Amino acid sequence: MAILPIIVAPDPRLKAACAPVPEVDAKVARLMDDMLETMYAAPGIGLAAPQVGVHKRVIVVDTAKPDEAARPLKLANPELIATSDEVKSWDEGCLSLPEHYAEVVRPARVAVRYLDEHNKKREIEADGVLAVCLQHEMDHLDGVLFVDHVSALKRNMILRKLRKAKKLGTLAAE
Ligand code: GNR
Ligand code: NI
Repeated sequence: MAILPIIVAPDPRLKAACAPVPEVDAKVARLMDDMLETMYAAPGIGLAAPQVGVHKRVIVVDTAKPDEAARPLKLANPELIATSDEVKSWDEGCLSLPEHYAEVVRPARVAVRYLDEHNKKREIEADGVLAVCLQHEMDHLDGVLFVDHVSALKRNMILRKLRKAKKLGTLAAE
């Protein structure tokens, strides 16, 4: 396995749409494992392929708490098949927007259809932080970041700070 560099915004690679994988073959399964290793090392609770520069519809998630056993989920071609009318606001962060957080409103519960690491068709229902994380990761596949769900004022403030930090080389990850 390998730890891959995570792309920090603003970067056009985070705004590009991702293509579905025709099937989960050994190469895609290997990408999923590298992404999980990268996510755990960060540390984070989710990661989408475009964050490591791969424009494929692949995400990984593990919302187990540090004192719980790992619960890795590997998803290819995830699709939202149902969302609750009830919404919930969550203070979101993103490994591609390091050290910035904002409240984002999303459906409280979701159902997602996907292909697992064995190319098997599966469905999952989620609420709480898992529902938040799945929606956040699926957004990445369409070039959408959590800052795209907040006011332009807040979004531009965060992106301006990141642009400046990149220029000065003061990002923790670099
Ligand atoms: O590690 C992460 N934490 C997080 C917290 C609240 C809402 C969403 C997330 S996802 C984020 C990792 C990440 O950037 N995934 O794309
Ligand atoms: Ni993110």
